[in-house]
Amino acid sequence: LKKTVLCFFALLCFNSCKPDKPEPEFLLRTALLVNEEHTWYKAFVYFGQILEERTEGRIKVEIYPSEQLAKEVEAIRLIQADVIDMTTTGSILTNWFEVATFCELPFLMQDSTDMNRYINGPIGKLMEEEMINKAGLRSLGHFERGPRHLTSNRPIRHPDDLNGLIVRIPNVPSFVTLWKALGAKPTPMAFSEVFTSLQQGTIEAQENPFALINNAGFSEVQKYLNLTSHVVSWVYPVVGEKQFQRLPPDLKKIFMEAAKDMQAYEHHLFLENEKSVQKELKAKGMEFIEVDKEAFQQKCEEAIYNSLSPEMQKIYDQLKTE
Ligand code: 2Q2
Repeated sequence: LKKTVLCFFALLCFNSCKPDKPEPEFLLRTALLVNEEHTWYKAFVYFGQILEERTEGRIKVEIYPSEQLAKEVEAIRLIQADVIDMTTTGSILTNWFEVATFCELPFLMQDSTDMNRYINGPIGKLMEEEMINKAGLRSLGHFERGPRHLTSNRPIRHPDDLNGLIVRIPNVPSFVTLWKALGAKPTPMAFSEVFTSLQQGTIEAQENPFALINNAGFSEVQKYLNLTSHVVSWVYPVVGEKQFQRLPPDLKKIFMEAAKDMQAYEHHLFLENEKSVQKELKAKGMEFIEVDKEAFQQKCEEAIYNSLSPEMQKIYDQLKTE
């Protein structure tokens, strides 16, 4: 009986303590591949906070980190099916439209100046249009990333050292071309499977920017950080176009303004993290290896160019001569 009485009071308290916040009109479920420590996660938390404030609770954002809700490709499909609403994505979109290849094409961009020129130029505009028309996703801005580097358990200084190394890559066509041309064995795999696969030895290496290497704890299963800088890139935070169009005009405006603020907020966090992340990785035992970047670039450039359709080759030529 005591228990029943207690339960009754607990229930009473629960009901009367319930905040009298109205139910949100729009609940936006967000699937992320990173965990709670990463700047993309923190940026979406901020986005959710300012949206709730600015819409007085009409929009609420729910975030699921570490691919708990869906892996990157599934997340895109679930957004298209109107089951969930937001995610982060990039060149994996090449599987929907080819121009997406340019946001992560190996050895194309050198630095963030190039990157911003692309994002704000005709190629960036085209990418955003295609994203809506071919993938049903609307860009909410972009998150700059540091260059991608190869991690492994033996030092890789030159492409000749790769010698069939099994490298996990995201399911991005140009990454397959790149690592094949360099003499490795590229294996497409979802991000959340990488740690365990490295641990079990089904893959031997992976490649990602410092921030994600650190975030995923790869230092526990990888000794060397080979400074290949083979890809300079960004990712798009995105919302389903259908879901966006469902918002009334006043909310659309608030939503896109908040998205801009999220991008600025993330960029600040990104720059802060870049200051300390290399030191952190070294402290966790990773050894940094200088590589013959020229040799890497030369060995794959032609293969990458030849893998592009004639239309994309034209864009590539333009970007290179700009
Ligand atoms: O390794 C990964 O899965 C990520 O760093 C991907 O590059 C990222 O998910 C996207 O840029 C791919 O669209």
